[in-house]
Amino acid sequence: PSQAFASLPKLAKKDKYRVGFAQSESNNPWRIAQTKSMRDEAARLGHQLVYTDAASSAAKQAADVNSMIAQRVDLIFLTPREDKPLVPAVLNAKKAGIPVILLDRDVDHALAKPGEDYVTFIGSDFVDEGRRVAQWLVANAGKRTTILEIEGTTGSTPANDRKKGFDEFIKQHPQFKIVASQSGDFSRDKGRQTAQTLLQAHPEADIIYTHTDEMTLGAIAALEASGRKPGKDVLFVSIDGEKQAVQAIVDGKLGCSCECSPMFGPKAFAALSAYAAGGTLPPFIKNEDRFYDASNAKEALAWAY
Ligand code: GYE
Repeated sequence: PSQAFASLPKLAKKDKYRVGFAQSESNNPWRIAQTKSMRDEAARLGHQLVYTDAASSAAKQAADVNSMIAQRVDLIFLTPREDKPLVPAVLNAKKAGIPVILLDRDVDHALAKPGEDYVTFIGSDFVDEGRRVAQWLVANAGKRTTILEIEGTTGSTPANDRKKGFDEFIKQHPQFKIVASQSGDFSRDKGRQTAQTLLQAHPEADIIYTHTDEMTLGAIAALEASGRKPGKDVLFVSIDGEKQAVQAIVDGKLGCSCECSPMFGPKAFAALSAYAAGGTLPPFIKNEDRFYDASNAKEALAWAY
């Protein structure tokens, strides 16, 4: 039987599809904006969206995908919370003849490959995001040199790659030192708790890099609770470009944020159509990210999510 499933499942050409969207969680503005973008585009095109929310559990997300397979949806959009636990579900869909398109986070390519096991990955270049933040930091840190890093969800591709891009660039500038790096699970409250712990252990730290704005907003709150001033005593640098973070740039509390756009709907459904039309999609469809600092944050408030 493996012979029959050797290549990617095809997608029949139809006017209206029943499409699964397996979301990882909904506890932050980024996820809410992404879900809205997917729902809006599905509605605009008249497709039916079978939506699930894994509530921050990779195990639930795998079960959600398996239930979409049982319901025989036409195609599954999946945002794999972590890069290994969702692989069996991706392979189950392939076996069942249902194409999968990964959105915003990828899976481990040692275990499943775009163009072979799933159609494509649509998302940002996370290594580049981390590198761009490090570049901005090296140019704008002034006399500050001592960095705390707060990472995203352990075992997720954005956490791995944002760390890689940032750390590698910083290593080329030996005046800087990353004195601690710990996960805040991409969440505001865990970002706050992690920052509180790390600031106590490293009172000399004067820079905080986090892998997302939600964690940055938590870390800013932790610093303020200790009576110190964000933007003065500690320089914050971040990723995502969510509205509250852009406002924090305007307020002088946050130095920069590399955008990571959550607006996937149009691209996701364009990829579906191209695939149904028989096209071979590239293994990686890249989202372009803007970059915000004090020079452009005010105008970005108009479109930030
Ligand atoms: O940066 C973050 C979200 O996977 C790219 O996940 C996404 C990230 C995004 O929780 O805000």
